[in-house]
Parts: sequence; structure tokens; C-alpha cells
Amino acid sequence: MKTKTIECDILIVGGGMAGCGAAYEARYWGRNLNIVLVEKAQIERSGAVAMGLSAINCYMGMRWNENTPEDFVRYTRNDLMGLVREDLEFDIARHVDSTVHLFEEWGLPIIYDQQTGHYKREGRWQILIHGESYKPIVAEAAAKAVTKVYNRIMITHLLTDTSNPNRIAGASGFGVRDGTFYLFRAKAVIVAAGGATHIFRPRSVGEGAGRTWYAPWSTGSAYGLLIGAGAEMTQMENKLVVTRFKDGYGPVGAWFLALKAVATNAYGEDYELKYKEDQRALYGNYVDAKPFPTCLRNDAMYREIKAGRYPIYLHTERVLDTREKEELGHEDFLDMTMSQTIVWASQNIDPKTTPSELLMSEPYIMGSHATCSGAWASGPEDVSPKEYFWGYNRMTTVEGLFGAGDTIGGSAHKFSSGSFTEGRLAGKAAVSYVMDHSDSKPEVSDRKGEELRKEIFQPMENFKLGRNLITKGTVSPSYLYADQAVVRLEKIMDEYVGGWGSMYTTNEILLNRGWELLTMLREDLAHIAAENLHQLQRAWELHHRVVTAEAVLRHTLFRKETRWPGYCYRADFPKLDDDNWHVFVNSKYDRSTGNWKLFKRPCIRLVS
Ligand code: SFD
Ligand code: AMP
Repeated sequence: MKTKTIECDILIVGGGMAGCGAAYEARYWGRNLNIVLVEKAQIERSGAVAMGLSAINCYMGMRWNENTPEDFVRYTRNDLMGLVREDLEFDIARHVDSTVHLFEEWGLPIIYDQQTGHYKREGRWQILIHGESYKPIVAEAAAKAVTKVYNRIMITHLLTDTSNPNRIAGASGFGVRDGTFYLFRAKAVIVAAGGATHIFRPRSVGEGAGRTWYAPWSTGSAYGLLIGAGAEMTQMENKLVVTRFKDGYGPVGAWFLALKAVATNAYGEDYELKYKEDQRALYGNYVDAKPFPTCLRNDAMYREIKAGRYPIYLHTERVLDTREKEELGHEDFLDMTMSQTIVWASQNIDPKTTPSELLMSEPYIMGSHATCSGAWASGPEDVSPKEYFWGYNRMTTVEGLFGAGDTIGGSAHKFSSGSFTEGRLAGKAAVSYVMDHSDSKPEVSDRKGEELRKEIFQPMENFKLGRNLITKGTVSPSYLYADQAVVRLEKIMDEYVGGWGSMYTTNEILLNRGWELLTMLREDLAHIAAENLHQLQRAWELHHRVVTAEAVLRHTLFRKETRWPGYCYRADFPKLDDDNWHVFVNSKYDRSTGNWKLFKRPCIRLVS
């Protein structure tokens, strides 16, 4: 196996929406810098937008006076039950329109409202696009901006400086096609490696194994890499559960907002606001927010399901009454979630005549949808209070280490456009950082490089030695495969940390037992075997998923209240408790001892 060492000024890990934004903007400000982007897949079709999207869910429309950044802060604050970093939300909102205008300039077809001449709205914040080719269009701009794109290289570890363990120095990884070991040395690193699926057991198992709403290749690298480098994390307990079309996981936004479809219980009753007063008793006046918060909509559905009044139906058949609407409904899935169209075809569902079942998904870990897990980052200097500002926008608590998109916590509802925008903000700040520190060059020791090389390829060694002990099949006395271990992880998280199999419910005793089981799984990771490079990639994705899961569990244990019903219920603390928990839950992992430290950070209101 060859070794390659790459020197650069700025290293971008992950070429999804945020990574592409970082690449574009870093080049704009850092004309002469050596900017490198590393992607485990192929940026033209990588990340959550690989399949395309049918809407851009974050657009203010400021040129038409549709919304202000302050409006957006109020919306996200209400939707997240009071807890968002208002400085980060505001910063996204004030810049996101310019991002969308760039997309249009680069060739993304955005749909116009013929009467107003504005972009056609799906909802207050969402606009409609013909988005099958969204990712290739965005990726082209990023590829033109950077010095070089390294496709098909999986980053496994972030590396810190030999003399300052809290200063980033680069990253290591391997070529998933040729097995080359890579050592990237960089003055600043921007992690944009997406969210996490398959932490919790998906609803689709067996014949549908692997199907999830969020991309199965969102493997928690953003969190696994950052936590391993000692970065402070926030809101990892803010798991996201989304209401989706059953089996195909088709999104619901276009149906509720653009097509104005209604969901009912099995007996035809519109249940969404039915439990408002019961919810108020537990969760306070957040129930009065408009729109009704995402987690409370889930909670209402959950109550119907618990009462046995399901299936829940989305009445597509009541709204597809014109050719235009029918096209919109079909294009929604053909652009973004083809599996739903396939489910319709294979289950004899014609949406014009038959309603579709809705169901709540398994939990995901993300920083860009109706949730805000991720790294604790500095905000912009002109907006952030001193508690939220330490020099460079979107820099984590590790010097020179930046993040964007799903990587960054505290700022929900970024979606694709906001993630690209946050990448731009991080890219610009990383250029400042490199220029301000032009005389310092972080170092990674050669010994460290050699140790990493051995560690990264160990699963292949495990396979080579251990396979001789197998007489039949895949059950080995000395190793386990990544796909066996991921099923074990999903089972632990589902049963102890509030997955769909436990009705999203957990308590302290369950969580403590879950921790014991997770610790045993962590010990067994030393015995993962990889038969080939593809399996080696699965092995490292698993590592990142397990670290992410540990953070989720520790955070869930620490927050002694139910803040987001419909996402997770602490049965031992069933109420929302603003007196004690109107705060961010943050954590720091100590890589030398393996201990987690959890603590509170203030949630400061900036917009009235
Ligand atoms: O409605 C490594 N999203 C939607 N956003 C919208 O704006 N409109 C919609 O209509 C959306 N819908 C939707 C969405 C997503 C999905 C899957 C569906 C439907 C079916 C959300 C956005 O897609 C999401 O917010 C952004 O994409 C987040 O951006 P970012 O950059 O944080 O994540 P990414 O795009 O997945 O990119 C991550 C990249 O990192 C790579 N990577 N590379 C090297 N080494 C490693 N170790 C790596 N680990 C990961 C990945 O390959 C990827 O390229 S709706 O349903 O909500
Ligand atoms: P989804 O398709 O569920 O990912 O949602 C796409 C967008 O529509 C997101 O911005 C959601 O917050 C929003 N959305 C979805 N359903 C509703 C609803 N019933 N009411 C208000 N907003 C919604």
C-alpha cells in the first residue's frame, strides 16, 4: 500500500452542500491559497443531495420583502422549542438568498410564480425547483474553485499539532479504490462530512435493509472526526424524527405546504391540533407557535398511534385535482426520493385515488433540518455575544478547525441552501485564519503517521489472520464484520436510547444499561474485519457512527426533561422544564482518558 502526503493551506473534508460552499468562498477570498477538497465518494453525486431535491427549504426572499432574517430566527426558535443559537441562525438567514441566486446563475432551474414574478413558494421558507441535477450543478462550481478535488478518499482521523494538541494540523485517510494511505497536512481544516443515519435501527429491515430517509452514506463522520479531535459538541440529544410516507420515506413538505394535503387518523379525523391542551400541560406555551412545531406534530401522530387509531393517512387523492398538481406531486418524489415512486408502483397505489400511509421515521443525527446537533462553533463577530464568539466564524473549540452544514450544532433549518451558505461563511473565516497565522505551520509527527497507517488497515489484517479459523459461513470466533456490528449498534440504540421500537421513549436506567452495551461494542471494534477496501470503508464508517452514538446517549442522559416530544421522551422526566433546561447541553470527550464531560451553556435571546 502506497503512502501519499499532501500539503495544503485549507483542507475541506466532504464535498456535499457545505463542502462545496466552503470551496467556492475560500477561493474567492484566498486567491493564492492551496485549497484541497477530499470526498469519500464522487462530488458530482455525493452527499444527501446525491439523488436531487425538489425544493430549496431555506430562502428568505428579501429582494421581494417576503421575510427578514429576524423572522427566520423567530421561526427556528419556535420550531426547536426555544433552543437555537440565534447568532448562527441570523447569520445564515442574512446570506442565504445570495447563495440561491448563485445556484440559479449556475443553471439550477428555479420555478417562478407567473403572477407575482417571484420564485414560486412551497411554503413561507421553501421554494420549488426542478432539482434532479442540483448536486452536479453545485459541485461543478466547487471543483472549479479548488486547487484539487480528491475523490474516493475516506477521512478517518483529524490530526492535531505535535506541540499544541488543541490546534488542527491535518487529517488522515485512505483511497477506497486503491488503498493508498493519505496524510493531509493543512493550516486550517473545514469539516463538512454530513449527518448520521443507521445509528438507530431503521424501520426498513430485511428486504428493505438500508433504506432510510436521510442518506445511508451519511455515516456520522462529521461528529466522529470532531469528537475524536477534542471539539466541544452541542445538542447531540436533539435527535430528529421525521414524518414520512411509509416504506419509501418520501418527504411530506410539498404535500402539506404546496398541495395543502391533510393528514388524518384511520377514521378520517384531522388530529394535528387535537391534543393541544394536553401538550400545553406538559410542554408549556410552545404549543401556540405558528407553524405548529415539527416535534409537536410528531407527538400528535404518536398519540394517535399509541391509541391504535392508525394507519395515519395523507390524503393525496383529495388534492391532485389538476394536471399541474399531479405533476408537482410526482416530480416531488422523482426529483428527490425515487424509492417512494417505486413503492407506489409496486404496492398498486395511485395517489390520485388512494391515500398514502404516513409514519414517523427512526431518529437521525443532523444539524441542518428541524434539529441542531453538532459542533459548538464561534459565531460572527458583529452579531454574537461574547459567550458565542472566539475569533473566527464557524470555528470549533479546536484552533483552525471549522465546520458547516450538518457538522455545526445550534442552527436548525439550514437545509441545502443554508448548509452551502454556512460552508461559505466557514470558508471565508478559514482564509482569514490562515492569513492571520501565515508564520505558523502545524506539524504532524512521522511516528504518528505510521501508527495511524497501521490502525487504519488493521481490519484487513484481522480478516487475513482470522478467516483461517472459519469452517463455514461468516460467523468467526475471532472477528466481526462491520455490517454485523452496525446491526448491534442499531439494536442497542433502538431499545435503550429511544428508537422507534421503544416508541422513542427512554429513562435513566435504560440509558445506563445502553451505555454498558455500547462500551462492550466499542471494545469489540478492535476486532472488526474487512475483506476488501469496500469493507474497510464500512469499518471506519462504523467507528464514526459508534462515537456519534456515544455522544447521543451521554447527552440524552444529561438532559433531565422532555424538550422535543415526538423526537424523544424521557419517561422519568416527561415535562419540558424551562427553569432548569432552557440551556444548551454541551460535551467534551477526553481522548487520553476516554471520559466524557457534560455541561450547560446559556441560550441567549438576541431577537425579540
Ligand atoms: O424536504 C466524507 N434535504 C433538503 N434540503 C432542501 O433544501 N430541500 C429539500 O427538499 C430537502 N429534503 C431532503 C434533504 C435531504 C435528503 C436526503 C432528502 C430530502 C431525501 C436536506 C439537505 O440535503 C441537507 O440539509 C444538506 O445536504 C446538508 O449538507 P452537508 O454538506 O452538511 O451534508 P451532505 O450534503 O450530505 O455532504 C456531506 C459530504 O461529506 C462526504 N463525507 N468525505 C470524506 N471522508 C469522510 N469520512 C466523509 N464522510 C462523509 C459525503 O460523501 C458527502 O459528500 S426534505 O426531505 O428535507
Ligand atoms: P419535509 O418534507 O418534512 O422535510 O419538510 C420540508 C419543509 O417543509 C421543511 O422546511 C419543514 O419544516 C416544512 N414542513 C413540512 N411539513 C410541514 C407542516 N405540516 N407545516 C409546516 N411546515 C412543514
